[in-house]
Order: sequence, then structure tokens, then C-alpha cells
Amino acid sequence: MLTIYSDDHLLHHGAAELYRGQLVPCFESPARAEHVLDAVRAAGLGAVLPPDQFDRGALTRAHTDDYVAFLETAWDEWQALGETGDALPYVWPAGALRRDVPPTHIDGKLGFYSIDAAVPIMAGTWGAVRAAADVALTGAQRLIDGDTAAFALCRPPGHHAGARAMGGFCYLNNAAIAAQHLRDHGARRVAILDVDYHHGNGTQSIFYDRGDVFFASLHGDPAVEYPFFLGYHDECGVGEGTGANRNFPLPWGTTGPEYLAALDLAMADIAAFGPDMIVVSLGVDTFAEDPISHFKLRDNDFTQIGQRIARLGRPTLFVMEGGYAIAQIGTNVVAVLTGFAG
Ligand code: Q9C
Ligand code: ZN
Repeated sequence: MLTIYSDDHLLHHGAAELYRGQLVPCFESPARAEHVLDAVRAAGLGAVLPPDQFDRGALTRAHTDDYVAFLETAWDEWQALGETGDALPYVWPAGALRRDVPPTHIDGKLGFYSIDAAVPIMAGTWGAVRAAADVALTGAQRLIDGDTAAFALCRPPGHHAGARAMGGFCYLNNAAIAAQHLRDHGARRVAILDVDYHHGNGTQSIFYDRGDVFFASLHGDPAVEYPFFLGYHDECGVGEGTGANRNFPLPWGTTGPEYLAALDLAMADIAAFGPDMIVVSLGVDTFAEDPISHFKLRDNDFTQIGQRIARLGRPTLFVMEGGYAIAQIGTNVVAVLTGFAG
């Protein structure tokens, strides 16, 4: 299987995120992608290629123009205040206390365009974010050109990014951008399977009213887990998207067999939808030793996830999402990919 990778991800290295009353070191670090790349090479998975560059228009198929413009200029606007540390939001529109008028000051923009304070912006963030989208788009283009599978080793991740919101370490929604690219270049129906530990709230929301892109997610129950405000079982889509969204919230402590049973249900839904192509939001923060998660999956479970996805028999793009047990992130990702490749 081909891997797409860009070392531009190294440009993004946040110092700290707000967590339980403290600024703590970012769990989402450059070492994550480097460990995955090392494991891909050690396993002999296949060639590793740099991404092609795609037009900005591919980004605004999944995101609003004003949001992309915000990401492009946020660091310069922050720096113009005389700040030297990472840009972080500190105030958010919520509930009734809001008008959807985009602020002009960078402090207002950071809150307006985010869902939390786990999204530091520094000088290299836009370059890394843009490269990650190119990585996903290049993988998608390979499927269009006839490959049966590809691995987009994206960093930073993307599935918490909405049409006009960053959050949860995510800025551009790489999987959503790739899925839309598949739709725009030949695939009539696309299914996104999100196996990251956290609900793919950004991806769900981007496609919630769409009948041509199916979204299925297995994740920690939002009643007790980030991102908290989406991911319940009764979120099934709206309008033309009714029936094209399926959530499988699972309790803390979920083990491999329990997880795989839910995955079988998601697979049946995807098969019934009849997609031409599949995008997998591949997080391995379901791992038993992940420092911020509460599932109990082991390496053999990851192999079985890959095997089950292969049974769909469709061209499949794997897009890297979360996973914070740095020492094992590479072997866990490669277990999924080799399980798929057989
Ligand atoms: N500091 C992804 O896996 N913070 N994002 C949770 C730990 C946000 C996870 C608390 C977690 C976001 C792509
Ligand atoms: Zn996650």
C-alpha cells in the first residue's frame, strides 16, 4: 500500500493546550507522525511518496472561504499584537449569547472559529495544515486513478474540524476534503468510517444533510467523553442526509470483542449504503495504553479492524487521525493497514 507523507508537518509543534485548569504540553506532537512513518518503513508496507499540491478550491469544498482565510492569516494577525507564544482562543460564542457576526480582532476570530483551546497556532501551522490536506487529496487522487488503497499520513489530524471551526488538534478536515474530492472526481457515493476514539464531530457536521456521503463513527460515549456535544446514537442525518449518519457511542473500558461487534454493525450499514469508495478516519487512540482515552484495544484488534474494512471490497483511503501512545502508535497503525492488505 502506498503511503503519502510530507515533512511539512514538523512546522506545527504546539507548546501547550488548556486541559482541566492547566496549560499542559500538547499530546498532539511531531513525534507521532515520525513514529508512524518509521513503522510503515520497517514493515515494508510500500512506497512513501510526497504529496502533490492542490488548489485552495479543494479546501473550500469542505470549509467556508472565511474560515480558510482565517487560518491563512491568523498567525500574522496574532504576531502583529506583539505576541511571541502560540495563538490560542480564550472566549467562545455559546448558547443564546451569540450573534454570528465574524469579529475583526484576532482574539475574537480565534474563539469564533474554534470549539476549544486545543488548537495552538504558530508560524508554521498553516504550512503544516495545508500540507496535510494535500496529503489526503493526493491519496484520494490515487484512488481515482485506480489504486485500490492508500494511506494518507496526515498531521495535524482533521476529524474535529467543521466547515468553519477548528478544535481537538484539528484545523482542516483532511478526511472530509478527501471524501469531497472523491465525489467531485468520479465516486457517486462515498462512505466515511471513523474509528478514532473520539467522535468525528467535524466530519459528521460537514456531511449531515448529504445523502451522497455516509458517515459512521465508533467512539467514546459523548456523555462522558470529548467532544461531548455530538456523537449520540440518535443522530441520523437531516433532509437528504436522513439515514446517512450512524453513531456507535461505546462506554469507557470497551474491549476488542465489544468494539469489533459494533464495527460489524457499522460495516453492515456501510455495505447497505453501497459506496463506490471508502475513507477511513484512522485514529488508534482506542489503544489500551493511550494516555487520554479509555478503550482497551490491543494490536490484534487493530489487525482485525483492517481485515473487516477489506471485506467491503472497495477502494479505500486511510487518513491518519489521533493516537497518543507515542511508542506504539506506529505498530498500531501498521496493524490496521497490514490487516487490510492481507
Ligand atoms: N488533553 C484527536 O484524537 N482534548 N483529537 C482532550 C486531553 C482534546 C483528540 C483532553 C482531544 C482531541 C484527533
Ligand atoms: Zn481521537
